[in-house]
Amino acid sequence: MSLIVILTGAGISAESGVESFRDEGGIWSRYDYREVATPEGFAANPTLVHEFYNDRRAQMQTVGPNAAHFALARLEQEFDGEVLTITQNIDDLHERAGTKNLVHMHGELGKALCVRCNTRLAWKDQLSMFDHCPNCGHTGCLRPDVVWFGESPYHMDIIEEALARASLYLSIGTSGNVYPAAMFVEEAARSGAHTVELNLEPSEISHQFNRTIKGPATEIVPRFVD
Ligand code: BJW
Repeated sequence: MSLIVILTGAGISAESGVESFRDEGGIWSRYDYREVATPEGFAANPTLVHEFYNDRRAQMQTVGPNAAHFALARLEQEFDGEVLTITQNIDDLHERAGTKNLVHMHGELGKALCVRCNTRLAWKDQLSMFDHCPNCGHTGCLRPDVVWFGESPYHMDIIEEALARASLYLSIGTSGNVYPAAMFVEEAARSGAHTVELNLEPSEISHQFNRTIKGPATEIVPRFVD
């Protein structure tokens, strides 16, 4: 059975009103990633990190999936084969559009992780150092369930297995700056997959794709799926 593997990044959610990281005016132009997206930053100033993710969690409730998310959900439903969507995004817009076979390699904004007992909890509200883990009962041990720099991305076993047998690999709305996601195109190509990048502008790794399609995700993704 043929398999389509799709990698998505912040660019697919941009037209929903979710900020990307490295575009002009993006998140990393206002925050130092070392302070808010590393384990060391969290240890140094947990309040700042909680505020950073609380704001983004609150914003998530004000936005919805766009035409690109819906097109990928439709592709999964209608394709006569298997589709795996790997997202680097911590928003839940793919799920809300209807995608089922999905992995969040950089975690989820809607979950908290207890660093004492390793329990994952659905978390829709503000998170703070004063919350207690409902599983182990300790206080001050919950963190956003996201993957920071220097930590291991999630679901790498599922991802590696899929890349090894992909026949088509699509990369949508990602700058190709962050590893290991930036290496997936090489791995898919090595397995014989046709590789296509769909992005607003050429990325760091555009030259590695068989084909690149330039434009806003809400236009080029539905057109590609059709
Ligand atoms: C549009 C659009 C529209 C805009 N339509 N397009 C090898 C070499 C060098 C360094 C490393 C290496 N291996 C590991 C590292 C270190 C590090 C790393 O990559 N550093 C780089 C900065 C060099 N990587 C790690 O530490 C990772 N861990 C790791 O590698 O562990 C080892 C390991 C590997 C394999 C197995 C086991 C262990 C962890 C990385 C964690 C990243 N975390 C973040 C933040 C957490 C979540 C959050 O707060 O949201 O994840 S960083 C941030 O970047 C976030 C994103 O998911 C990630 C990627 O960003 P993305 O999605 O590409 O966004 P942008 O803004 O960069 O790009 C948007 C794109 O969209 C642009 O191109 C626009 O043009 C486009 N666009 N509007 C279409 N409308």
